[in-house]
Amino acid sequence: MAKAGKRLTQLDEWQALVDHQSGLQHTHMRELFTKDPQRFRHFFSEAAGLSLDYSKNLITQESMTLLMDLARRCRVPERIEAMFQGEAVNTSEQRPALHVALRSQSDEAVQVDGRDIMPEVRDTLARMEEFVWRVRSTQWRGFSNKPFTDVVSIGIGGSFLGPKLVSAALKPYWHGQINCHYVANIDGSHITEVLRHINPETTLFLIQSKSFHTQETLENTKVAREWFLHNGGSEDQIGKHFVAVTAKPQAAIDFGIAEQNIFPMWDWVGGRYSLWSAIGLPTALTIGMENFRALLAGAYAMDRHFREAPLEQNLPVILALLGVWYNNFWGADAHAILPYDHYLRGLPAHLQQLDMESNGKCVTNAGDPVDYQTGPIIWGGAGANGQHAYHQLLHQGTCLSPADFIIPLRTHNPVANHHAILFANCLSQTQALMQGKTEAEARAELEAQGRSPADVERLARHKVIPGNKPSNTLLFERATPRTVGALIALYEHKTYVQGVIWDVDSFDQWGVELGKQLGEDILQRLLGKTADGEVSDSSTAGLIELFRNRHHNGH
Ligand code: G6Q
Repeated sequence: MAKAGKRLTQLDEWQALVDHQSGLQHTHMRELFTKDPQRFRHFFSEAAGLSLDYSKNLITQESMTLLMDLARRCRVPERIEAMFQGEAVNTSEQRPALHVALRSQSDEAVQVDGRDIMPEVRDTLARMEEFVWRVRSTQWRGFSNKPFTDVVSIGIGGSFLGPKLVSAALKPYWHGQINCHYVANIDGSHITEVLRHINPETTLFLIQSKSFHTQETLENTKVAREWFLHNGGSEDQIGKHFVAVTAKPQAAIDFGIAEQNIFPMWDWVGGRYSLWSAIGLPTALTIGMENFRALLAGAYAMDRHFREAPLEQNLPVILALLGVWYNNFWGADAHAILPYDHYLRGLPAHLQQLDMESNGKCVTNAGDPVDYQTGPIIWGGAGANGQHAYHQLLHQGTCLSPADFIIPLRTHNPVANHHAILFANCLSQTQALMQGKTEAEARAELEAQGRSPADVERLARHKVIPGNKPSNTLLFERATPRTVGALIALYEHKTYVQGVIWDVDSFDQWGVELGKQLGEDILQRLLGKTADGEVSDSSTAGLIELFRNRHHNGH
């Protein structure tokens, strides 16, 4: 946003970071740890049940000071407040992004277009509560009067990844009688595999679509409805088995969903920020409303911290600035999310959407091309599995991908020494990434193993690990509704702060919209229907032809 007319890369604060990076680039983190025995304490912060050790980063106190200067120059504190105040932080669509209102526990009014939205938010939560209670207490039953055993959520993108993550993350809190399934993809195998294992008499479908216009979701819903009607259900029983969450209730009614079965969504909630709304219903049905409210409370604790804590102790701000530091000053274009927690294995997929859809932008809020890198590629997976696979690239590869290691102090499932072993793996990875192994150490190790001088000579350089690879370690007591809520909110706010620094609109997604538009024309051609004009490129035309030939041949 307004930086007195100067481009971001021209700011004194940016240039100071360029200079600082060139002074630091030959310093090894080993030295930094040796110089400052209190380094862990100096780069450690806690909030909302989460602890962040960011000492294993390529930073000094000065780096953090300069990064904070940049944040202030980019008016991060003011922009944080603007988001909470309901200003149109989604600039291209000219609307607010008020996911924070969905989890607010305060009496403060939140105005959108001169109207307080909090009564609607509370009413919707109360409706969710009643619905969840009726299903879980078996008052709301299927057409043959049997209680529900399965909930199938049909939705994609933001109407899928967040709830799916939370459902899996909170598996220890699942109500024993209700199983939760997600259908997202338009690949028919997805819905086929889900329907194969469930009974229409005891299945509740939740149709999750903010726009109620998404092809994948609507087509999968049609299949679910047909399956229901062909397996014992009837039209007048659809009302017992199909519920929708949408910001376009009329479209859902036109589609055949009973009006009283529709939960609202709002324009001021982005899809990837919507798990806190009624889009969270599949989660609430499986973990219960009390736990769902605890999830909101955890997120709210992080919201308060984000809004109130000084930048220097502000977890989302620290993570955001470290990301900017590597992305823009060290040439990193990837960032790894490595949860050492089986229940959080879906976190990389959710954060991939959250971060890449929010900050994968190449023009500023004013529409000018950026001359610096914006959002990195987010990738990752569960530890310790990744150590036996892609961590190789982290240790010895040529591209720089800082990593967040995320681990609970205690497990839900104490099995033998598993948790201590898991924890040891996590810590030893961050330590190895930081320290590396010098050639002298590699040689000494080989010699100690009794290898011949020729072997030592041949192998030593292959065994060198450069080290100096940055990582954060995020810890929490256990994956509870509160900590999971705080963790997801932490990353939402990190993403926003980076968007503020890069001056991009973190809440639009025109690239995703493009995919929705283009598919329609090609579909018409695949189905042999008339479409306007010629396909403009020979690759797409050739591939359409291949598909058509196959289908004409009856395959
Ligand atoms: C999220 C995106 C996108 C969206 C899906 C589903 O921020 O906009 O992933 O959530 O395309 O959209 P509907 O909820 O409208 O079906």
